[in-house]
Amino acid sequence: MNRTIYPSVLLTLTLAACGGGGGGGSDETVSISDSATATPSQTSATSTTDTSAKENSTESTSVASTAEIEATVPSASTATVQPVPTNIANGATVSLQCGQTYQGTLDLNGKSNVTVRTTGTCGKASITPGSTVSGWTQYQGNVYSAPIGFTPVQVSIAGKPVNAAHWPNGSQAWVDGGTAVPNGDLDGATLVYLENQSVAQTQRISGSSVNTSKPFYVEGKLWMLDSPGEWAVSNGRLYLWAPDGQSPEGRTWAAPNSNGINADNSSGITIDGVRIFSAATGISAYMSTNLKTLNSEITNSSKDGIWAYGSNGLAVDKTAVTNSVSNGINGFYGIRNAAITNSSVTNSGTVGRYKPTDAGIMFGDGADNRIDNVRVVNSGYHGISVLHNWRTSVTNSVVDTTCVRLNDCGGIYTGARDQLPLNLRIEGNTVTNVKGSEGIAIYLDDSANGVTVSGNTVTNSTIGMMLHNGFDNVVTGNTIASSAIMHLYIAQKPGYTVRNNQVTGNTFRSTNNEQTFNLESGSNLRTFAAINSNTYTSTNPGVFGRSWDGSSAGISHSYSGWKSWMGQDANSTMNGAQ
Ligand SMILES: [Ca+2]
Repeated sequence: MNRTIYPSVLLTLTLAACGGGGGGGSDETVSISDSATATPSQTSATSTTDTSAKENSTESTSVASTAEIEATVPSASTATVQPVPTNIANGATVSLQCGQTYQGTLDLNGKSNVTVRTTGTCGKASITPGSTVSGWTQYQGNVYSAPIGFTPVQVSIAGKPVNAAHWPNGSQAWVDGGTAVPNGDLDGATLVYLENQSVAQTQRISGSSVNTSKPFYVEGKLWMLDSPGEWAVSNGRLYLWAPDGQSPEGRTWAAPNSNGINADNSSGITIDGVRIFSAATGISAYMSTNLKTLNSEITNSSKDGIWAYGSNGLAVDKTAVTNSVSNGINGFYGIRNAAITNSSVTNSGTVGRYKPTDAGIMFGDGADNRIDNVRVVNSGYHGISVLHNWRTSVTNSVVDTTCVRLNDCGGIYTGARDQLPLNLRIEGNTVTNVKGSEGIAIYLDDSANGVTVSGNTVTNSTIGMMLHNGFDNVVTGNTIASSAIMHLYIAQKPGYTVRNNQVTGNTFRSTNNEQTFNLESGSNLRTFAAINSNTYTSTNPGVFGRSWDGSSAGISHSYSGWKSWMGQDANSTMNGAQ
């Protein structure tokens, strides 16, 4: 479990050029509901308990499709587009007209006490740095081209992002390191490579070859445009092969590397009832204070939905963040006093092909944050990460389908490498479908301590819960059921002492002969946790637990064998009997 945390790169905050938009006509929205339900291909779960051997696993994995969603963006054929307001004064209210699309980056950088809201009742006003693209002519076959005045980082058709042209094609995500690329026109293209099973990275190519030992693909050159759903730019023209092979006219947005709203270093900004789409980052709130996003939608961000590095007092309520290439809400690093409530974060890190991603909600390092009644669905890596978050709570939320792309990840994830007490609460959540060979529904990694995990329902995941080098944690009142391998995995590395954990009053249901506990490795396994007063049911109590002291062979325990070996669980029951 040695994943590398990579620092997110600071966003380049370039202002969008305000080009001409589409013509008049009634404003419409396009419903995106025709994409397939996510069917990620995952490495099959194995029964080994030595997961370190899989750290370097790089088996070919197919690209998962984006889950079915209901996101809306204005119709490219009928959107009424005007420039975003400029020169916003401190204390101003920016009233956007309902149903209108405002083009450019709304600049609130360093501003204070500005409210941005939609007026009228005809639907949310939209903000995008993107442009409609028109004037398409057939180039060859199903590939069309049109003039474009900027270099896009994202292109969408009917509201759905399509991929930059890439090699290789199809469902093959990666080729092996060292594989020759069949064309030397690579200068300025992007190399995407799998640094390890947990981390995808990108790098701009200079020169005419790719030199990596890692699994990789390349994207961004016209010669790579040879299959449906790909785009490329060459000599001032955008080339596009629509997924349906038809002309892109009237249904295409393209966006430059610009944000929807720049609110870095701002104070007291409120964004209420606004839709932001096709931006690099929807709302950039770097080092902001008391920024509120209410009743809003942030869709098709080519990086993050909200970037809140170093922010204090971020509030996100009744807001939907959908289709972020990297992360939905990104508080890495140093987010404090945030409240994410009554909101959803969908398809983070699962848009198009593999890209760097951390989590639907990424709070890496921070304090006094609150996540309550949130739905996080279909994440490429973690669902919710509250790594190194002190006095933080994750409550009453649903995390469904994570670890879709990368591995060694969690539905809800935390850790404390500095071993300081987290005072973190994970309570009343439902976590399900955390798959992959090392998908862990509730994952207390790297010396997590001072965590209360209570009243959660965990189902249909590879591993229900894991404590890695953890101590002083309370696991109580949870239901963990139908895990692929085991329900609770407590792991200790040399040099650490797992201790003083409490596992009481939980319900563990094994429905396919899976183990309940796995403890490894050391001579102190019996003092990893106080385990008692749990309700166990199992289709095979003969494989209840497993222990490994790190030197002799691992031992599989039946329920009765476990109780006598462990000297615990005196008040627990198995299939109704003690
Ligand atoms: Ca291709």
